[in-house]
Amino acid sequence: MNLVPTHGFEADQTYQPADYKSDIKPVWCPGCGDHAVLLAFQRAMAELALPPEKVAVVSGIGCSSRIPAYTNTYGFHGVHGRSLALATGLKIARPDLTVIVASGDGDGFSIGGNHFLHACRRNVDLTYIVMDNRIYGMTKGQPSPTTEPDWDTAIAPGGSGVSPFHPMLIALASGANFIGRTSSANVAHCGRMIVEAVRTPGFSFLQILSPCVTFRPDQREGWKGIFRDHPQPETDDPSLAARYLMDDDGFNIGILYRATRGCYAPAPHRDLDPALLEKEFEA
Ligand SMILES: Cc1ncc(C[n+]2csc(CCOP(=O)(O)OP(=O)(O)O)c2C)c(N)n1
Ligand code: SF4
Ligand SMILES: [Mg+2]
Repeated sequence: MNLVPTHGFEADQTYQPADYKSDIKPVWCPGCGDHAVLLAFQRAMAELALPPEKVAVVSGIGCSSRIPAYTNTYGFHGVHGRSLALATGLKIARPDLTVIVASGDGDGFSIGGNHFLHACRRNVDLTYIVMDNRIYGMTKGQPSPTTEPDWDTAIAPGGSGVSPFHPMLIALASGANFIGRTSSANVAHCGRMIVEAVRTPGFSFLQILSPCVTFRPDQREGWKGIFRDHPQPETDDPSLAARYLMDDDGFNIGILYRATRGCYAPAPHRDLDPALLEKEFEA
């Protein structure tokens, strides 16, 4: 078991946020929180001085999952809900890469919910950022696993009536090594949290509250000035973190929990001959 990051930080070069920017212009709606998350991500990569060719951004499907196209690193825009499965395979095959997984609350907590549990449990050295707007944005506003039960919309009149799930509590119960929350409203904080998440070995889960201004116009005003630091300082005690999370209203930001559980990092099959594998598929 490995207790140090499985990727290097021995920077011999400095980078600017623009070095991580692709030449594709984001198609997100003006005012969408994801623009700020992208900026925070680029700043975080520059601060970590990670060569772009040593970073891979893997995503599923959704507005938030468009991020790999906008970054000048390796990227994989996968299928809905399967980003963690793809990223786990990639990290195990290429431990030298820093693998960042980008998702949305629908992609990551609904169809990808099962993968979330087991990625936390396996504790592979991945950073999982979930842009949570409490809605399925790309498919025009259906309630997601984090939508408030009384959020009244034409698609769910009177609200869904279903209790939202608590991603941080689930990450804690499932064994994630790093658990934090930030907001796209504070780019500096968001960037700092991404840096900390990447630096922490093992599976890091970062919930990023990022408004959907189109299908959740209530978040434009409702989320203004609502974020404050966790009253609980960072801890490595899971029972303390769990007790705290039971009363958390969802708007406290910062690092809540950081543990030192060894991450899953099997020795790569360096001697595997791709030609032999290919033969196996032909048979
Ligand atoms: C297997 C599969 N089921 C459903 C869809 C339709 N679909 C595309 S994006 C999406 C929801 C995305 O919501 P979220 O992950 O919260 O991302 P957001 O757009 O809000 O950023 C759904 C249900 C799909 N593309 N593939
Ligand atoms: S629909 Fe919502 S989540 Fe998607 S780009 Fe527009 S504001 Fe962002
Ligand atoms: Mg969403």
